[in-house]
Amino acid sequence: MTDTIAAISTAIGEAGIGIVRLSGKDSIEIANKIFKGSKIDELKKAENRKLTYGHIIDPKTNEIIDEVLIAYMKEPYTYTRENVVEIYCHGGIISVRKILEAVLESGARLAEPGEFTKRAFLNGRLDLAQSEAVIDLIRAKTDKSFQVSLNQLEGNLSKKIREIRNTLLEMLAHINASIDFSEEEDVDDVTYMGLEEKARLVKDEIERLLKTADRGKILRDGLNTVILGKPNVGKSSLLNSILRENRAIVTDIPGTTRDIIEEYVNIDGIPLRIIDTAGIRTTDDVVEKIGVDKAKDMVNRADLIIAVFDVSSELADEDFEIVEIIKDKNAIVLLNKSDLPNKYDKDYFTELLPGKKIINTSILEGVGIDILEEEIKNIFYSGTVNIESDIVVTNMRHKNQLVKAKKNIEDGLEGIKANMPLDCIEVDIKACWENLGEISGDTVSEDILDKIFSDFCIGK
Ligand SMILES: Nc1nc2c(ncn2[C@@H]2O[C@H](COP(=O)(O)OP(=O)(O)OP(=O)(O)O)[C@@H](O)[C@H]2O)c(=O)[nH]1
Ligand SMILES: [Mg+2]
Repeated sequence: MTDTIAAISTAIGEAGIGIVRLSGKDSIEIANKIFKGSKIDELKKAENRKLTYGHIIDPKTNEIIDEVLIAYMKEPYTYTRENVVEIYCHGGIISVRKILEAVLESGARLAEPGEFTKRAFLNGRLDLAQSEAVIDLIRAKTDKSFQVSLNQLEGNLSKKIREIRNTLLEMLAHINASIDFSEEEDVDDVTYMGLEEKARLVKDEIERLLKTADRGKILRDGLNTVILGKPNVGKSSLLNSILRENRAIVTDIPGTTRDIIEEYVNIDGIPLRIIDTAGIRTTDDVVEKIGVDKAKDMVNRADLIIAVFDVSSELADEDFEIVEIIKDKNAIVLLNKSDLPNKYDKDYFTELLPGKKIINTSILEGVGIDILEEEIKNIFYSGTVNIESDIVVTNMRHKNQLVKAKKNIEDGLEGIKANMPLDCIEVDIKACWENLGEISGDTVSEDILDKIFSDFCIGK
């Protein structure tokens, strides 16, 4: 925490500008060693938070690396609450790399992934849930997921968690007072009633948050959608049609797709992570076999399966295998190639897969895709949670903590109802309080912190 860190904070590639960022006590001194201003000789003399024009000089050769603007931001009102310097140079790969090297040469250390944000957390500018929102914002794929992350960055989830923890703290205080008191006489019913009321409140609040988690996960990670079917039924045609571009190779040769193809698409604000797979069949081809295994593996991690069948040919063993695979899963069935003479009808499939949505499509002629997209929206929007206004739990880590906390408060509630000794109840309430604290980062171990921030990109 005491050394000064540096990293390239913009994406590497052709771009108008690139930014190298420094944070730490010595940021300004280090940047000053390689900066030559046209008007000022010392960066310290530049006005706080104002851009200064000049050049970055290679400390080894004394040659100009690039023409830049530089901003220094004095602690504590910065992203990390430390002295921060940002060097705005030309984009591309050379300038940012050379400037980073110069900065490292002059005494900074290369930042670890997420280290700027980690410092913001450790210095108390962001709590943990807010820090996690930063990476979600960067990765957001739709307006809605961005909105939800922004909401979390503003601290709305943290605020709710803090409220619940306060109620738990009140309970703990009450319990402690009563334990002292009860050495003289029995704990009265009023104490238990008061605790019960609060425990119910906590349980309700946790449940309300948990209800948003499934949809929240989809907003953050995308609806994991796998296209499944035997070879040549039109899976890759479907992918292309949803993406509205020729992403995957389509031919009339069965076994065209051998690997999995993954793309993101936005269907009216719903982020879809859509995966085209190798057609399911038994094959001696080594490469194709791996593809088929991969496809089956994908199915287990899917939120939604789109199972494609070719309605113009008789069902084969592979088709029945697919029917078995999707039976108990969230799946939509497409009877494709319906422009050709049909060998069976929808009713036949309704019997095979009762309760599943079955759509007749002709991907070739663009028929039925709109119904499919409508159905995907239905799946996402079914339920009662309004993601525009409610606090949404998008992060699996948060969800897991909430699940633990829910169990704790339920155990506590049981104990209260059974008039158990207060010190037994205290254990559950305390555990609930601690588990929720791991969301906001009030109670969290170094290991978990490392794990969270290592998931970030370098430079953030
Ligand atoms: N008539 C008709 N042909 C279609 C339709 N959809 C796809 N096809 C054709 O079916 C053939 C196979 O399409 P693909 O999209 O490559 O099928 P796939 O399921 O990805 O096949 P594999 O990658 O081999 O598993 C191509 O010739 C497509 O043009 C449709 O709705 N009607
Ligand atoms: Mg294919």
